[in-house]
Amino acid sequence: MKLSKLKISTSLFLVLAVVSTSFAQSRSKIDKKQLASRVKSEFLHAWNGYKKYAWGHDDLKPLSKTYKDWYGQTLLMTPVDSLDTLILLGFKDEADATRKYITENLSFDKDIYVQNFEITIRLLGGLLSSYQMTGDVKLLNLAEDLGARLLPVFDSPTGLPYKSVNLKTGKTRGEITNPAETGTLLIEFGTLSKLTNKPVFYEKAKRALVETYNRRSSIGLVGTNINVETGKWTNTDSHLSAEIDSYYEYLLKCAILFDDADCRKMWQESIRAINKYNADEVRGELWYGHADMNTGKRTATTFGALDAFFPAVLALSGDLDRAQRLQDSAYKMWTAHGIEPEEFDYQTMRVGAPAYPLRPEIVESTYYLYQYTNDEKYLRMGARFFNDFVKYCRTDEAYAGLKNVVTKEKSDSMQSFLFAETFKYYYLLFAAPKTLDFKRVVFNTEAHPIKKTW
Ligand code: DMJ
Repeated sequence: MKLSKLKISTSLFLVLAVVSTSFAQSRSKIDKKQLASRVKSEFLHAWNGYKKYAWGHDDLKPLSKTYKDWYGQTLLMTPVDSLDTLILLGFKDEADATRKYITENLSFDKDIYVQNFEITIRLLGGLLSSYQMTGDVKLLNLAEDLGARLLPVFDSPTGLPYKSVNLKTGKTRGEITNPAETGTLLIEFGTLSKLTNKPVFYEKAKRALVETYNRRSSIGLVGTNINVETGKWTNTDSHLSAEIDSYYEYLLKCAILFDDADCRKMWQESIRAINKYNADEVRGELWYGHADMNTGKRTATTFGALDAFFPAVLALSGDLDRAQRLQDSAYKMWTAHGIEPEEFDYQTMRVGAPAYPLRPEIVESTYYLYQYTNDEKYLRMGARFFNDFVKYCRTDEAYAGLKNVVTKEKSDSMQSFLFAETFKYYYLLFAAPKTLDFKRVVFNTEAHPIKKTW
C-alpha cells in the first residue's frame, strides 16, 4: 500500500516521527571516547566496592557487602585476574599497588584442593600476562611455582588431567571431567614453558589436549563428560556451551600462538564437524545447538551466554560470514529481555536458565568483529550491551550478577571475570587502537592477552 494513500492521523504521525528520530539517533556516530571513559568510571565503581569490602580476598559479594574465598583461604583471585585490566585502562597507581600487594602476599603453599582449570585460566593466565606487561620477575616466579604445583593433575593413566589438586601435597581427585577442563590449559602452560625454558609444561598440557581430541567420535565431535582414568565418555551431548566451549577455542588459539601444526589440524577437523552437526538454521538465522556426539542427532535447540564466545573464534579462524551471522543471533538473544540468559531456546525464543553472572563472551565477540570489519554496527551493538549492563547490574557500590534476566532480580555475586574480561572487552572495543595491538596478542579464555615473545 502506498504511503500517500494512507490517511495518517495526528497520533500515527507522531509515532512515525518518534520512530524515525530514534532510528536516526541509533545511526548517529558513536562517541567512542565518551564510551571508553564511561567504561573506565564504571570499572572504578566496581573496583572500589571490591576494595572497600573484600580487599585481599577472592571475590566481593556485592549485595551483602562481604567477601567470598573459594577455598576458605584467599588466592587473591580478583587482584590477579584484574591486574592487566588495571594496566590497560591506564590506572597506573592502582596497578602498581595491586602488583605490589600480589607479589608480597600471594602464596600457593596452601593445603587446599583447587580446580585446575579455574586456577590455570584466572591465576596462571593473569600472572603471565601481567608479567609480560610489567617485566616484574616476581610475577613470573609466582607463575612457575603455581605451574609446578598444578602439574600432578596430569598423572592419570590417560594423561587427561584430574579436576583438582592439593597445592601442598600434590594429591589429585576428580576423575570425571570435561573437554573444557582437559583442553583449556595449553596457552597458559605453553607460555610458562616458553618463558621458563621448561618443556614439561608444554608437553603435559599439549598431551591433555591431544588425548581429548583422540577420543572424538567417528563423526568428529566430543562429548560433555569424560573419565580421566578410563578415557570413556560419561555424557555424549556435544555443543559449544559449558564444559566444552574453550576446548575448541584453544585448538585454534594454540595453533596461532605456538605455530603448532597439530593444533591447526585438530581445529580444522573439529570445525568441520561443528559446522555440520551443531550449526542450525532457524528462520534464516544461524545458531549452534546440541547434538549427540555419536549420531549427530539434534538433542536440544539451546544456545546461551557462554556460547556467545563463538563468533569471536569464527572470526579469528577467518570465517567472518558465519561469525557475523551468529553475532546477529546472539544480539537477538540479548535483546529478547534486555540482557542475555545463561540458556536460551532459539527455536521457541524462550529463556531456559535465567541467570546472568556478568559474563563477557558476547562483548568479546563484538570486540573481535569490530576489529575485523571496522563496521560501526558493532560499536552500536556494544553500546547497547553496555547501557543495559549498567542499567541492570550496577549496585550502589559495585556490580552484581542477575538471578533472572526476565525479572532482573540481582544475585549476591561479582566474579573476578567481571574485571578480567567484561570490563576489559568493553574498554578495548571503544578505546583508541594503540591501547593494545589486537594482531600481536592471543587472549586466553579469561581475556589475559599473551604476546608471542619466543
Ligand atoms: C570465564 O572464567 C572464562 O571466560 C571461561 O572460559 C568461561 N567462563 C567465564 C566467563 O563467563
